[in-house]
Amino acid sequence: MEQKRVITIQDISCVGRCSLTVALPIISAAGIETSILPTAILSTHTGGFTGYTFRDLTDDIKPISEHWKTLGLKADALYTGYLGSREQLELVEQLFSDFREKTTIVLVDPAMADQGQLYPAFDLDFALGMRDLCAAADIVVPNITEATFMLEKPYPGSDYDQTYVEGLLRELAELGPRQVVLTGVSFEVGKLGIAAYDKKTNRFEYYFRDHIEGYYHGTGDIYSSALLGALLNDKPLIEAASIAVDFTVAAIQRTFDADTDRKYGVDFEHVLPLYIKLLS
Ligand code: PXL
Repeated sequence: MEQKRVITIQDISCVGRCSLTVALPIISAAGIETSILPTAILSTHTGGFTGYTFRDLTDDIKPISEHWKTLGLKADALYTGYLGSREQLELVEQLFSDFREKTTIVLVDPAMADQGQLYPAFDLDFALGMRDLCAAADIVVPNITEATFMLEKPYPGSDYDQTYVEGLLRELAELGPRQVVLTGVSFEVGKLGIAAYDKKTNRFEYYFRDHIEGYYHGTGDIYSSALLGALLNDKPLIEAASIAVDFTVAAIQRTFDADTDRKYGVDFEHVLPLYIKLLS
């Protein structure tokens, strides 16, 4: 069988385990060739570090994709995470139409906000641009904060129920994507997980694990990368979404036990064997 290829488009945060430094090893561990398009190089990510460097690579996006077109490069999935500007969102949307074929999975993780707040680099205008990019995707993976920014709703904190969550999922799917996985969902103190929706089957599915206290940086990127790796291994949506939860939770658990500085991200490296086992 021919090996599958992902093209993932995100920044390189050199230190702090997020974006490309987690997407590459995780998708590779899933047996998928991982081609990258770095959108910026930062000395660290922007969450919790100060004084980081930022080299914008926006001007390289088009020449890189033009070169790939001359190669006739094909991809089974196009995957975006953290993107730096509205201009990048537009360039990436163009790249989607250049490389998308009938069976290509376009996955957009609108990595831009958490816990009711946009990350430091972003504003409302960017959030609406991200909504347009999500509209062009097959599957989107927002957390509740990102979903509410894109749908221009107030952030509900922990004050929501199943009807509210299913409304968010439906509205996100109405933007365009067939499948939505909403992360950071909790209906019960002590339990945290995901809600998944497939527009074609009109089914909502859930998966929860015990909540590990604390905020762990980069786990959204780990989750989306693991989800995509599982989907490309032909796992159905809820199975892929659950494998990605189990893998992410295992990484968080190790980091919680080690009590390391959380801005450096979570120890997913030691649980890659678990991920590979869950995929088999
Ligand atoms: O998705 C997390 C992430 C990725 N890349 C950069 C970030 C963050 C979160 O803050 O700052 C540069």
